[in-house]
Amino acid sequence: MSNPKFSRRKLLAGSAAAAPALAALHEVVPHQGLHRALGGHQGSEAAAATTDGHGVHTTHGTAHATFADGRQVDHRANGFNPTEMLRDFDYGTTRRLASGRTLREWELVATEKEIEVAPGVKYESWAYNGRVPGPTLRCPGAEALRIHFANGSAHPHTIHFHGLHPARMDGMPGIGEGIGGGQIEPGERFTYEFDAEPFGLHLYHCHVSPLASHISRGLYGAFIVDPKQARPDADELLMVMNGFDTNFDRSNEVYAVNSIGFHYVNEPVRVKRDELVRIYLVNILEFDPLNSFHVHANFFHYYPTGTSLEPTEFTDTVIQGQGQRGILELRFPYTGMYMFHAHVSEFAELGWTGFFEVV
Ligand SMILES: [Cu+2]
Repeated sequence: MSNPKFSRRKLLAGSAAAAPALAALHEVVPHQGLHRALGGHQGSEAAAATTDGHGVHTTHGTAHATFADGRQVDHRANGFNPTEMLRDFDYGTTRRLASGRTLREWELVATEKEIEVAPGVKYESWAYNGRVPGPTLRCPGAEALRIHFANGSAHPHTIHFHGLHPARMDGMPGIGEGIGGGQIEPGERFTYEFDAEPFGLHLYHCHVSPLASHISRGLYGAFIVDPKQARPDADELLMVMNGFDTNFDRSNEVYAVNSIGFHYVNEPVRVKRDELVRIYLVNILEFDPLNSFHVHANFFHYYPTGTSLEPTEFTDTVIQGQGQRGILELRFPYTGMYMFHAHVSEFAELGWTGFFEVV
């Protein structure tokens, strides 16, 4: 949905003139989801936690407490659910080559698809396999990989993988057209072929210009190459930090993990006390130079890009620029509800907020 009536830059300025725009945003972005969830889970603590930074609304905590009753994102219409997406790793299909190596293959199709990114907020996304982010491609290291790409949309696209590969497999317009690669036009196909290296947490995205538009529309996903020496058993979660510029003014109105603003407030991420939790964290946010992840009442070990088995940091907050990613490992020693959110506060208030529910 294109809604030129508000921009979040004006709205966050908190001026009197911004008040109508603010009201408009409050109607479409489910702030009330946060208040309701806090109220339900944490009682009186919620009141303090919901103090509004921009100082325009002082009563919306109660005024909006019932605002969204019955209003939810329609996950079925979207064709994906962020709760399921957390643990949905796509290992493709495999077969043994004559050489004895394993060949692993996936099929990816790019199409246009309307998705709902907050209750009532529709967005005309461009998606791989009908979901944003696209499937989380995962494989052991050193295998031979083939990704069969079909462009089923009205625009030219590619898949540019992060990793080690020859230039003609890079998904770059202008490189490889002579052999069928480069820019893939509507209706065309191409097979990307390379080895799974190095191990770590990578990503893939379209690389057609204007790049910011092709990426922000939703053409991206995570690509995990597992190390030969397996990481310890853990409850593994994928979190792609993203956002949506719903009025196409080159700033985002909705921020999220796995696309739906406040989803993990309404459906907290359920994990077990004392169990190792491993988060594959990717930042693909467009139009903002950085993003961050902060967890309450806990600390995590951080493995930048996941390319080492030794963590570099023990912290509770990490900052990622666009395209950066890393692996977080933590255990929750106590049961209860623990918030996680962007420590860029305005992102947190526009959707990038969730809860772990430790049982
Ligand atoms: Cu594209």
